[in-house]
Amino acid sequence: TTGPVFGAVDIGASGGRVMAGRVVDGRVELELVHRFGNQLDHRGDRLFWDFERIHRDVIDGLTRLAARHDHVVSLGIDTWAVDYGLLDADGALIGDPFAYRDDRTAAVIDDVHGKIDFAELYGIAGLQFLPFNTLYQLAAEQRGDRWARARTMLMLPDLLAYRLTGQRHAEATNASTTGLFDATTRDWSPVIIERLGLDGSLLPKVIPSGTVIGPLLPDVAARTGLPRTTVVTAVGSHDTASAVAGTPLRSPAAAYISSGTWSLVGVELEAPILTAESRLANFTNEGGVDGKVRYLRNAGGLWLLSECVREWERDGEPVDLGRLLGEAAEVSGPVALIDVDAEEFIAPDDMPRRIAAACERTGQPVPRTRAEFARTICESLATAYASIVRQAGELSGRSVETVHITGGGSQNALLCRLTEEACGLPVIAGPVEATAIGNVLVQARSHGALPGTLADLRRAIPR
Ligand code: LFR
Repeated sequence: TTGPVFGAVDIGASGGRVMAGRVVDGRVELELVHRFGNQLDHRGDRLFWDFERIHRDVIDGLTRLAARHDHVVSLGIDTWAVDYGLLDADGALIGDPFAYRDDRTAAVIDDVHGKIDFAELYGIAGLQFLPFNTLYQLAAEQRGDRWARARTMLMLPDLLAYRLTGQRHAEATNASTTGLFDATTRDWSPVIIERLGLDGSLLPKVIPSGTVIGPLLPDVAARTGLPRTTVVTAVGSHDTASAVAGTPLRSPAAAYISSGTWSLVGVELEAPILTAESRLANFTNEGGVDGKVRYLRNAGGLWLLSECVREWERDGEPVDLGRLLGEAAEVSGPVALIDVDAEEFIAPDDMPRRIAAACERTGQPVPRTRAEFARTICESLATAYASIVRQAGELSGRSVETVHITGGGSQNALLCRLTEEACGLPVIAGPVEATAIGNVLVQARSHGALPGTLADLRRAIPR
């Protein structure tokens, strides 16, 4: 091929991929180069990510990318948020990263809020409370055996970038999910760091998305076959930041739902909202590409369904998801609703039983068939989407007129229809690959293949 190629490495909790992105006639075109699985790694009571396996899969993907394309100018990396690796004084990773669904933080949350109460935290970081936010994970680390050796904390995309380039940075969109980041200054918060008894030298310098991090290390170039001149460019390294950048929002009246393992529901703002009202509604002010604020709330996601499917497949045949959703659409009669945000659904395993228990506890008909479970999940997600969209509008003073659904959920016709009904607003579905598109958009601009503002970039989103 000719023309610059931008490699997008996009890794989620259940799988990753490497895509080749190009700008053709002013629009991004994506080609899937490598897809790999990812899953929680249960070790005793603890949940980890197998980082060396993820790293190998990234290298495999880049090797395939190099085999297909001569002109790979740049690579961008995004993953889920909040998780990190700790490096020792030699720059070596100290053990595997914990996975955010590990419940070890339950024991330290009160302690953290004793040092700096949640209202004060919110006033600085503007982050919704989630039990796995990085600051709670670090508080748990402080009591653990690897802490004494830790010299640097790198968020997972930054850790992968470090492996590829040898450079250590903290890309801002993902740093904004740690709880240690000031939503107003867009830098680490000295106040929070001091109050938690952390050493500021643990945290690398913050860089905005769009910054060129540096060229590949010679051995990475040799191993993958990529040109020595290929650089890694910081994109919205929090997957949700890339997803929102890759959503064709046309006006401030458009809300978005990035629907995958999680559902991230909200609007894009120019400045954070740090009021008590916003805090009580548990809305987050995460950092977006170009200094935008992703004003949103996490709602449960397709994780609920994928965990059910995993359970059903454990003692049976593979589940045909398309067929299951078709049957779910046909379910008639009352449908039980669950609170998709409840902490009881964060941990893995045994999901159908936990959903059934929640229905029973709330005096609702317990789903009997798989189709009924799927219907309960989709209907409950749509209900949550509608209420968060309404709240996002109220809290931000916007009157929301359209709702975009991107990611895997945009291909779930039942979910889209139920969301449209629940919101009473038109739903625009797609792109399914919003995250990889957002990743490529930012790289393409940094390397002169696309112009201008975020609004300009969004015109390059494929229809
Ligand atoms: C989505 C996501 C969410 C974040 C959750 C945990 O993939 O990044 O934005 O809250 O995963 O990191």
